[in-house]
Amino acid sequence: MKLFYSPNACSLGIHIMLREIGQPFELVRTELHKGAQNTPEFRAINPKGKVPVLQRDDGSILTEFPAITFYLARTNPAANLLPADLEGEVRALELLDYMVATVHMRGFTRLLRPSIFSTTPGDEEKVKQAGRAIAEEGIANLSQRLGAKPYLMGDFSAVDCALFYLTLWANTRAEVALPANLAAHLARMLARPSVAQSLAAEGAA
Ligand SMILES: N[C@@H](CCC(=O)N[C@@H](CS)C(=O)NCC(=O)O)C(=O)O
Repeated sequence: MKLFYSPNACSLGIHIMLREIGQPFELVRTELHKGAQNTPEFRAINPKGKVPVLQRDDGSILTEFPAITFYLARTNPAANLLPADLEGEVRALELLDYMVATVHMRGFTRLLRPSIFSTTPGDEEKVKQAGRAIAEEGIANLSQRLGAKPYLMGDFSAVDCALFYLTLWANTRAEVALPANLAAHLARMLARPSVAQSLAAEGAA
């Protein structure tokens, strides 16, 4: 399998899952800040111009964080990336969608890349404020969901990989304060070999 990623992007979550699975995979660096997602070569792979992209061994392409997660979890059951019972699985998918589609895409993306959403020159500060409100509300909701547990579903699972990239952005890029339990989750994730290896391989901090 091949993962198209950009350092520090949400693709980091999928990268960590691949290392947790422990099967060989290839990394393809796609630097978003250099516009690599807009080249004809990349658009031929993913016309949506986004990472993560997973190219499977038969050459087929899979996109969208929750779909890639579901595929990896189902094809590698021994890695326990998603709960095995229906209720656990559906709760994990609920969390994944919230983290990626709301907290990340509506919140952090506005906060970190306001130019994508600004329609009038000079309104970037307003866009950032709107993003900050959504990101902060998301962080508060996720803190409540985590509670006193070490990981979102109790044991480590794929949803922690999504929470990890959000808390990393909050801490290192967005100046969004983390409640104590999310700061502890971030530290717990950073201590996992799969996370340390992924950060080192991406050259990401
Ligand atoms: N809905 C997508 C979101 C992916 C996404 O927004 N990726 C960002 C990086 S974190 C991206 O590739 N952005 C490219 C761009 O905005 O030009 C998913 O679930 O995978």
